[in-house]
Amino acid sequence: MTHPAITGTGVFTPAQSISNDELVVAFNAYADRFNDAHAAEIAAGEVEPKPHSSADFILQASGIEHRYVMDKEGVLDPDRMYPRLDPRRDDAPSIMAEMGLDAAKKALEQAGRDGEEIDLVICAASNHERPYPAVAIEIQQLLGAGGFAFDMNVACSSATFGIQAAADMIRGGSARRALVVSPEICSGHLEWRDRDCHFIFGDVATAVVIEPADEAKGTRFDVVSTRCATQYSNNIRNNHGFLRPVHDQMEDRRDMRFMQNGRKVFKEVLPLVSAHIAGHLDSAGWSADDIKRLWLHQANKAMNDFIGKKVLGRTPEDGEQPNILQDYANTSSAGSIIAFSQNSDDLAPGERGVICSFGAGYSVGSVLVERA
Ligand code: CO8
Repeated sequence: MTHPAITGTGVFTPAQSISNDELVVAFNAYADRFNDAHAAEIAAGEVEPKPHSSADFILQASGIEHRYVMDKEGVLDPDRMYPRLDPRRDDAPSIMAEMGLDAAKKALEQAGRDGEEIDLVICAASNHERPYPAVAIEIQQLLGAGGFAFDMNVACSSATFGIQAAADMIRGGSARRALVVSPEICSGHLEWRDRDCHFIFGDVATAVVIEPADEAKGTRFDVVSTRCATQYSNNIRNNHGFLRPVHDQMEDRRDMRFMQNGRKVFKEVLPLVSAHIAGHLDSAGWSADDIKRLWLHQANKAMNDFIGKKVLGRTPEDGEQPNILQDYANTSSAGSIIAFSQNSDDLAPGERGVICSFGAGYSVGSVLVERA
């Protein structure tokens, strides 16, 4: 049987970033304007005033210090509070395809491959720029790749679910060499006017090359095993969809963007993920002592500290469970891949690790890898 391996990864990082201080100044200006505009209703108890946000709270509650975005100006404009991204002509590539292409080229370069050698492109992300034609097919065309391409969405777990799909297709013979691309424009789907979540997300794109281990040209991580699981929860939700116009409710409704019950997510996802990783290690015959590194989904530092401790049975040592969320914030499906891409070069042959993402659905995906 063909054994799949990860032979390249790439990260596209947007040019603009926003610090917590900058974000809070913009939010507080927006809140002041809102409160002034609704002073009478607030005094009458009909409208809730908007309290100020705090950079100290954000750092302490999440570990996030900065986030990269595709457009800073629109996000920080108190009269707008959304990125401003130009619509694309029908004959121009989508923004997501361009971000994904940059990450894909870096991943291909690391693998020593050309675009024409790819015969499967999966665009695995939380949101897609349009229903069709697929972003993945645009990337396939821009790279000169063959075979087939498709978009898929499992929210924050999209990349690991995509890696499982690609690895299974390579094992089964329906694809030879795959790219799993995760462009995330979270800024377009975040409610920047909501103090509870305005600090959570950032934009980025990642790409992973997966091919038969015995064809790898350079260093590789063998994909030893993958496992995906879902369990229904409406605690992370987004009600926007193609049926929105037929509801005759086109106003700016809060539930048309990312919503979550953060406390519940925190409490419920921790045991789910810890048990998932433990069960996956167990069925592969690996023990916690075999794990050199955990590349976790990047949502919250305290959450990752807890999962690392639970999985390893002790507090992770420096570098064993690298976080990138302080610089990137939560980049949805891309987070664990950025952590892997930036913190895996130093593993020696035979050393093992787990890439694990988790999020809305709920969903959790883990990939056991071994440096060859
Ligand atoms: N500034 C100051 N105070 C604040 C702020 C703020 N910005 N926000 C909240 N507070 C206040 C609250 O009002 C509350 O006050 P009080 O105690 O008086 O009621 C207090 O601070 C505590 O609030 P919380 O309980 O909400 O704070 P937490 O400590 O729970 O921290 C977190 C909030 C950081 C959100 C935390 O709950 C968390 O990280 N939860 C898990 C989140 C998570 O992992 N989510 C994953 C979802 S992502 C996903 O699956 C992909 C979705 C697709 C991406 C779409 C792109 C947009």
